[in-house]
Amino acid sequence: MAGAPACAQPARGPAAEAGGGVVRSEAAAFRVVPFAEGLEHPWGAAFLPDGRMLVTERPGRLRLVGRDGRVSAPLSGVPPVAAAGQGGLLDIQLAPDFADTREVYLCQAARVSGGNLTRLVRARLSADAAALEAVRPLLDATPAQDGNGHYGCRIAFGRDGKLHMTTGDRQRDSGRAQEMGDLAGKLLRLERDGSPAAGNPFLGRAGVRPEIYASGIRSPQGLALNPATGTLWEVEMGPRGGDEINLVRAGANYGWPLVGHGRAYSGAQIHEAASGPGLQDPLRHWTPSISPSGAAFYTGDAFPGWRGNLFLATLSSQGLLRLTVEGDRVTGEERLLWGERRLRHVAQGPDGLLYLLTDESRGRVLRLEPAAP
Ligand SMILES: [Ca+2]
Repeated sequence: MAGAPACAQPARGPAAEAGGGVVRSEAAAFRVVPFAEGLEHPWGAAFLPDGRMLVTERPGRLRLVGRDGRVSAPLSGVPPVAAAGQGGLLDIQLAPDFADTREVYLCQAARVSGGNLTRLVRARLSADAAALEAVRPLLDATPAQDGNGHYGCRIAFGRDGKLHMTTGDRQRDSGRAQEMGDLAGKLLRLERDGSPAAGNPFLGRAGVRPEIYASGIRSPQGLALNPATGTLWEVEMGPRGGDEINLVRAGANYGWPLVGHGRAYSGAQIHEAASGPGLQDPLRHWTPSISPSGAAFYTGDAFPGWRGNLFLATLSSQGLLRLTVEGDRVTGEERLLWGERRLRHVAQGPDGLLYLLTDESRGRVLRLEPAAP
């Protein structure tokens, strides 16, 4: 775990399946309670103001999970997706003014002429929450290419009201992350209609896509707003090692594939150096890989000891990483539920509880609830 101070022994949930065991974290005691089931590779989650939860399933379905954990039939109106490999229906976020507009944003893998790409879509949730209406593709992260890897993508609204979206390098040609006329391997900042956001760092620059806010990104499946500072934090998987958290800055280049801490899956060296001039170092990185996916800062009341912490769902490490944060620095980490199951995403509910999406063909939503220590 390069770049990380000594961390505590992993805390395990001995009876998470039964929901009975108390897990003692350094800063809280909790139970892992099965909340919802029957979801195929759930990927993204967004809570409605009334506490119900929209959950995407990677094969291309969207469902509503009630406050009692009951899972709805698939919503109608979901656009077709390229569901293969890592592709499918991915993240979902509500518009900041959802209560008035009922607008939701989704990202997905799409098949177009010339191959596949990451697509941003806007839609309106019907009054009965059973359908998407007025579905409109807003942006295709062109160019398309063959293959089903590294689509990204996560969506987050900044305090500035702009939509931020991550795209992956699409895996076959990692150099795309450095190509500035190419939307792969980037952090994009957009207006609500998908156009380049006012104030973007490369507006008017010849040969550079105006949607680009930052570049040099590999496989980003986490994006979260730091409530203490208003900054966005981007989380990405490295190759063999070199997973990263990055502080999002206008115009930054995060280095992939020029620099990094990982190696090729074969073990071969990829980079001559871990960092370089003009390239932004990560806030923290992990070798060997933990495969961080979804990310969420905790701001609730249910776990006072966790307030301000950043949680990462991890795939290959099959657990939940809790990072302590001061301002825009990471000060420590604790590994929770380590080695138990692949987790695609973590989200905080309006009830202040944490919800985990398991990456399984018979996937579930698990809920962390406080327990007496
Ligand atoms: Ca990097």
